[in-house]
Amino acid sequence: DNSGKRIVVDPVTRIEGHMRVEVNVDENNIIRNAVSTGTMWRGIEVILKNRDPRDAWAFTERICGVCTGTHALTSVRAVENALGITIPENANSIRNLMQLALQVHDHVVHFYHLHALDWVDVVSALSADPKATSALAQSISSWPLSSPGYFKDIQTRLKKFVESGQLGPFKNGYWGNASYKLPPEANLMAVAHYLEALDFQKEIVKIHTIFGGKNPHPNWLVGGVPCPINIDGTGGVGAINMERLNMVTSIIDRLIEFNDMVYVPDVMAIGSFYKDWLYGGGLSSKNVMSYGDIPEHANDYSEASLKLPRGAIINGNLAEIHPIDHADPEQIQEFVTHSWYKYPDETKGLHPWDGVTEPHYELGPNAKGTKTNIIELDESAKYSWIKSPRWRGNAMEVGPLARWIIGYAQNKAEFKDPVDKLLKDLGLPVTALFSTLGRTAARALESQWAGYQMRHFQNKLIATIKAGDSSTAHVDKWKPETWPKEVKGVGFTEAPRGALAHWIKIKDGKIDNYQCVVPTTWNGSPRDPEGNIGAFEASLMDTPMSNPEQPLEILRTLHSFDPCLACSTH
Ligand code: NFC
Repeated sequence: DNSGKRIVVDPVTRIEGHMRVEVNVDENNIIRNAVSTGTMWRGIEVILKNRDPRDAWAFTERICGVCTGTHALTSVRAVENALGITIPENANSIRNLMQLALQVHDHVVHFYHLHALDWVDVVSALSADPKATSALAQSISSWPLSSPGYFKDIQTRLKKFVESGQLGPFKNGYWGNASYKLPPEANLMAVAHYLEALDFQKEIVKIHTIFGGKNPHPNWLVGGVPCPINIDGTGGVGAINMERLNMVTSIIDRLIEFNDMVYVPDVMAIGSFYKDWLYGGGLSSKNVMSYGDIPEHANDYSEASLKLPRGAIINGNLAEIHPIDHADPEQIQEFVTHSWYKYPDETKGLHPWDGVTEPHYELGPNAKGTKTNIIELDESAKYSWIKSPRWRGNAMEVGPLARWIIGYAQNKAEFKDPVDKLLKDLGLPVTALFSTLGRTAARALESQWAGYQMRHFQNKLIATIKAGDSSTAHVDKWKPETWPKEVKGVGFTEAPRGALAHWIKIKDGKIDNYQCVVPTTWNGSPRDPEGNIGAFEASLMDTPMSNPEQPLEILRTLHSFDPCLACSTH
């Protein structure tokens, strides 16, 4: 229903990339129509044509600097799948360590720096009593930074910011909005952890610099990983030695501690004040999908080997988990009816192996403004640089909540037990999971899970090396002369924001077609020819806004997906 007042948020901030959302609210300020759009295009799929498939990872990795490395991993898997290239066990462990480090880094940064201020009123922290803050902090965790003096110092720092009129990262919040529910002490504790997380996140990415040379955009390799292992000290510069492995172990220990003692308790504490605000699920989280990732065994991408769950759930029916086949043209298709691209026949979708990326920018007849200064979009026409992927015709939500719902539905204890505990502690039914808060909680549990998985793969890596196997790459099929004339492949991962896959066609040793279907493409998709809205749009429906001039509720729900628009449009 787009008859009510139209509210435009552009740009949406504290996300990656360029996003705009428009909603219509009724006379009670309840959202009755939502239109979300990606406002920038990159063209990486076009740039990849005719290039060497072994270089594709370096191009696709530049789709995004936030989920850095995950496109590279997906790309090398696609090329390996096409050419039948295998990797050694150590490479599998190192790839998992890189991917899991990314997950923890992204989740911690997302919660504290991109999402927390939708729940935490920074200015209210100024009126907190540091002693009461200390008591609160000590009641939820044994994290050592919790004395009254510590919180007093944080408050003084914050006061200086405010008095100088330079709120820095805390500028432009909707401070004082009626939707904020935390007492001043909880706000002060959260601000302290915001600053601590800002310091700590740079430690996590050192794992990428050790195994991949740098961050963002660490190095990857078709056939393995590009870091030689040299434990006896005779290796070349940059090789992985015992000192570096010890550093990785120490970072893993610290991130496990941070998840257990800060991140998860904070989400629980903040969540307890917001447990009545169960908006943001709706239609969106009823259709969820996960490809699975983190293979226990090298070269085994079967469901049995993958530690993150695989499957699709339709219409909230947890009793039926549908299998996923990336090669089946009936399952995954991308539509462009409402996207700024051209297809030969726009009523039909295309499977990514046959995908086409041809930009075509035009506004609908009912849009207001001009092509370069849009006042209002026309959602009956093309309105986004994001394509509309569909699974068997359904718009799907992907991401931590999707993964945890599927793990929960599969009755896997490592997913089910923490969710049941969280729900019990908050006194909420399982249906509460299908919400904005559910997304935020699933991400915290996943960060915690990922830390322990990192410890597992780090121990496995060290044990394999100690047993005398230090191989990190297979190069037997490296030369294009050995490749078939025409071949195709698909690689998939679970990126921090959800299910990601790349489809490649190789002809005469060159890339003939390359298509990426990305987590935020799923979540942020515009309408399809059947009129099905995407997950972002669906999640906003029926949410009441306390003050439409301050779109805090819109930000809350959109942020809970951790949108990455550069990824979505690529
Ligand atoms: Ni960028 Fe990525 C996207 C992730 O949605 N996760 O696949 C990639 O970004 O954050």
